[in-house]
Parts: sequence; structure tokens; C-alpha cells
Amino acid sequence: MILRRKALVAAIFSASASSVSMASDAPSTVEEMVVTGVRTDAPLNVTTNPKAPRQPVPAHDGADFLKTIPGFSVIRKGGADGDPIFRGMAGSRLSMLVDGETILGGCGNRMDPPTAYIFPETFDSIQVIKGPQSVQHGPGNSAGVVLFERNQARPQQQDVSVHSSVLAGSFGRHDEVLDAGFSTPEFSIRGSASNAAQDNYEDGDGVEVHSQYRRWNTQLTLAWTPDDNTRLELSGARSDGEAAYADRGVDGSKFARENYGVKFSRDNIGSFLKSIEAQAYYNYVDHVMDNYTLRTPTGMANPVGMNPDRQTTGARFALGFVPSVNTDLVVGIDTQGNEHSNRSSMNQNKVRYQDLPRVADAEFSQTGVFAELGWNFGADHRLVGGLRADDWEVKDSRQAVSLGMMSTAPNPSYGQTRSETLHSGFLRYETGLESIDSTFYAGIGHNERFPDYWELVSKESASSVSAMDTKSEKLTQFDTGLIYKGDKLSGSVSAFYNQIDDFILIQSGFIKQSMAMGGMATARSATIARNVDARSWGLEVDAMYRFNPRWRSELTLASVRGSNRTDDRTLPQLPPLEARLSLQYDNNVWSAGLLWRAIAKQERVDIGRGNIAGQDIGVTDSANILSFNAGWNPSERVLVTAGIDNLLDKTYAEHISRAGAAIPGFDQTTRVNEPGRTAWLKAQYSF
Ligand SMILES: [Cu+2]
Repeated sequence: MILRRKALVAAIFSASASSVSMASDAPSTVEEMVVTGVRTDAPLNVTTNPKAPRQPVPAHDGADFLKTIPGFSVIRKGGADGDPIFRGMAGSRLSMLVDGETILGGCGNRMDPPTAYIFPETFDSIQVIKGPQSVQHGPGNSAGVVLFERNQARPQQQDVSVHSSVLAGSFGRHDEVLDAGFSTPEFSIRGSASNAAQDNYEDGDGVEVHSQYRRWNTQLTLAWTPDDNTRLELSGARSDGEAAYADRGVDGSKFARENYGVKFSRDNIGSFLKSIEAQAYYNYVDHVMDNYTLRTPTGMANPVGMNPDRQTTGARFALGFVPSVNTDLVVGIDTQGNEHSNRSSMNQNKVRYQDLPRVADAEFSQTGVFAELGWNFGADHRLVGGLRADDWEVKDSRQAVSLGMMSTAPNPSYGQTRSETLHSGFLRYETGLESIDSTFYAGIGHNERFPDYWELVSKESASSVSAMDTKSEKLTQFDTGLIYKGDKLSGSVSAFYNQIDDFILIQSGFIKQSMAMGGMATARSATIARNVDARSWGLEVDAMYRFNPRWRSELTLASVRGSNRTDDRTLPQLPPLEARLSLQYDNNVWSAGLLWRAIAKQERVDIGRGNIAGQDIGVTDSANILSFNAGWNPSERVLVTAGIDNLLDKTYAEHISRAGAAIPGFDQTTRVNEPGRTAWLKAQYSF
């Protein structure tokens, strides 16, 4: 295995080396290690380079790459495919856009959040826009929106670009990434391929966690750029994977995705109408979960297989205007529709799910119009505001609702269509405070979010087996912050306070009485969606201090609190206070660093309640995790980094982790524990 890995490294390096002579003197593409987070460069805007090495070493998926940004956590279910959560908000409260496209998972039990279909290292930037402070990037982004993007700039000359990396680590971990392009000013082609795998990891006590995974991805983009201002792009992607889950009775044996997209943009058109952007896309997700591919069914249990799928299509059209020297305006329309279907077999030995027809259960569609205006006035003041309206429709095609594994009930909302128009808007003031090298901002935003598939279709309501009448969520949030850029010290603080009407709370273990055979009343436990009124507030801090050109220290802090005002309890699934402190040495050739992550105890819990990705289990202890990293940057093109995550081999779990399930051959744990001591080595070659 090691030999094979070495051969691969050599192959990639020699393939890259042979094209070195063709390359011009391009600037360095190698970046410094991302350990404590990322810099906030503009109000509510955090960006990070997904090609830079990160600590702790992330699973090769979209969720794990967000972990280094303060305020983000990941709901762990196994080794990969965790659910990202920002400021205690998960699911459709936090949208993910992949080059502007929406991708939605197929799994009714949330094994495949959108980030399960994202392979971050093949992108050029990850941008987070916090809060309801933007209307250009689709509907419902109450916690924020994450944009995974590839460069769109026109190549100025004939060029070859390569980013390649290989990573090897504990627990059989190995990743291979190649992202290469050939371009002339008129035409360019860019392709990427990645492969990532890991065996079951062990927690700090040496307890094996059912968590092995394998993921691969290929992507191709063709672009025609006839002049400096015009770009037409065709793209496609295919990916698949499998992942063991430590929190449930089945594993994901298929995460297949197929994608096609077309994009057109034209810039610098005139003095009033400045730009046009148009795009359309197709995303298809085919997911299988079963209890026989990555584990052996227990005792008398039958082999079961479930195969949901979802097709998501969408389009966006936006016009950029310059109404005056001091104003900029974006007006546009976006639309998205998705169809979900299911098929499953409770005994693969009798009937294979593959032989069953797919049965549609729900269809969603949304069309929105938006306008966002920026106005610069005075010496250094800016007002930004936006309005958005969305038309939503959902059709319920389920004739019956399944109540657990074995029984079903007629669906009271079968055949019904629900339509609704929702509104969002925001206004923000920004100002540069030159005397203290700072930018200050404050804004108010309102966001209405239509319930998603997992809230409407995968859950029941308190009074019915269908949750189709769950109300839309309405959030009003105040955001404020300060960005400081001094000589030695730089950093930012962002704080928020919100009020959420009809917050959609997911409650498990809700006891329902039902009439069984012979009129005998029986009780069963259901997971329901219900609307409550809620509030949440919190802040994120990031700071960097440069002692001298070689030594720097970084600090981040994130805290969120919330209350469920209807039930007079805390809001559940809130990560505890967390701080990260790092000390990093870098002389441009060699680097080394220490990272200390301190997680406070979380006592504010509401057991059994939460969101579509998870519910509170109980109080979680504090934890202190120390990690070490080192790097060697012998040339602009080569970067070798290594790290030991969780150096002291602590056993700990994130508060928002899922509960551990009973899996044959594995010890059951309260939560899915984080990996114990993990060593890794990553080599990157880019030009
Ligand atoms: Cu699933």
C-alpha cells in the first residue's frame, strides 16, 4: 500500500514536472496553513482558500472544510458527510451553492447533506456570507450562505495550470487530488479528479468507530472567452462514494451525483447596464443506504436497502447596473425545482430494491426575484440594501406515510399542493474609521424560510402523520461588527441577535396514541416538526498578531446562545463556547505551529429536540485539544506539510455529535467520538 502511494506521488510529481518548462513565471499558488480560521476581509464576509493545508485534517468533504471558520461546527455521524452548522443553525438555514448551483441530498434521514457532494480542494475559493445580509444568493439563508467557487477570469495568455496534492495519514487515510487546466485567451479546459479514503478511526481510548469511507469525484469545465468581457462555460461532474455510519442502523453505500451546467456572463457593457449573468444547471443524486455492504446484519435481521433519489434543476439571471457613480445595483431572478423519489426493500433476499419502481413522494419549486443596491456616500460611508420575494410550491405525492420500519398510515395530505409567497430584505450601514484602521457595520435583516423536505416530508406533526402544514420560519436579525487592520494586530468581531417566529423545531420521542387492531390504544414514538418562537444571539471573534515577520499568533472565539420562548427552554443543538489559539513560525521555507482548541462544557441542553440533522443527547464535557503542524516550502511550487491532530490522544465528542448506535463488533458510545491522535502528511505541487 505504502509502495503504491509512493508510486502515485512520483507519478504525479513527474507528470507535473514535465510540464514545468511550459509554464511562465506564474506567482506562487502555495498558501500558508489554515489552522484557526480565516480572515474576515469585508463585513459579514469570510473567505478561505480550499487548496491551502488545514488543521485538523478535514475529511475530503464540504462540511469538514468549514470547521476552521469560527462559528461553524459539524454534526458528526461517522468519518465523512457530517452536517455543517453555523451559529447553531443547520440544514436549509445555511445554503450551500456550488458555482451558483443548488444541490440537495436524497436521504430522508439526512445522511447526505449538500456538502457530501462537494469536494472542496477542486475549488478556488470558499466564501461565507453571514446572516440574512444578502438576497442575491437564493432564498431562505437565515444563518448565511456558503459559496464554493471556481475562477471565472479570462486567461491573458496560453497557460497550463496544475494543482496536485497527495495526503497520507493515520487510520489508512489517503487522498489524491489533481486539478489541471490548459487555457488560451479564447478557450480553456479545466478538469479535476479527486479520491479520498479512510478506514475506521479510533477515538482517544482506542475504541474503533464505524467510520470508514471512500469518495471520488471528477469534474470538467470548458470555457469560451471570445473577448475580455464575455464568457460561455459548459461544465459537468460525476462523483460517488460510500461511508460507514456510527450513529444508525444503516450505512451509505452509494452517493452518486451527476451534474451539468451552462453559464454565460458579459461584463463592461455600458455606462448604465454593466453586466449580464445567466446560468442553468441539473443535479441528480442517487443514494443507497443498507445494512449489508459495510456491515453484517445482526442475528435474524434481514438485509434492507433503501434507494432515494433527487433531481434538482435551476436557473439564474442577473443584471448589474451602475445608476450613478456612487451606486451599484443588481436585479435578478432565480428558480429551482426538485423532485424526490423513494424505493426500498425490507428484505433484499426476497425483493431487491433495484427491481422496484421509484415512487415520487414530493416535488418542490421556487422562483424568486431580487434587487440589491449599494450606495457610497460622504468620505467613507456605504449603505447596502436588498429586497427579495419568493414563490414556493410543494406537492405531496405520498399515498401513505411510513411510521417507522414496519407500519404505514394513509397520508391525510396526499395529492395536496401548497403555495406560498415569502419575503426577505435587509439594510446595512458600513463605514471606514480611518483613525482606528477599522471598518464598522451594522444591519438589520428579515428572512422568511419555506420548510424543507426534511421538515415537511420526513417528519410528522404533533397532530397528524403529515407535517405538510408546518408554517414557514420568519427571522429578523440584527448584525453588527468591526474589522480591524493594524500593522501587527488585525482581526474582526461580528455579533448578532435575532428573533425567529415559527422556528421549526424537530422533536424526537414524541409519544402519539394510535388505534391498533381491535380498537386497542397503543402508544408509539414519533419525530415531529413543530413551530415555536425562538431567539438566538452570539458572536465570533478572530484576531491575528504578528510579533515579527516570522512569528504570528491567531485567536478565534465563537459563542452562541438561544431560547425557545414557546416552551421556555434553551434552543437545542447549540455548540458550546469555543476558542482556538495558535502560535505559528514561518520563515518562508520552514514552518511549525501549535494549535490549542478549548471547548467549554455545554449544559444548556433540551434533550430530544433539535433540527433535521440532530437532536440534543445531554450535557457534554469540556475538552482541550492540542495539535502540532510543520511545513516545508522548498520552492514556490512545492509545499509539504505534516501534522499531528489531537496530539495528547484525548477522547472527546463534539456537543452536537449524533448518538452512537449499537453496531455489531463495535462498542456503543454515548456520542460519535472524534478521532484520537491522527498523524498526516500532505504534499502539494502547483503552478
Ligand atoms: Cu440515507
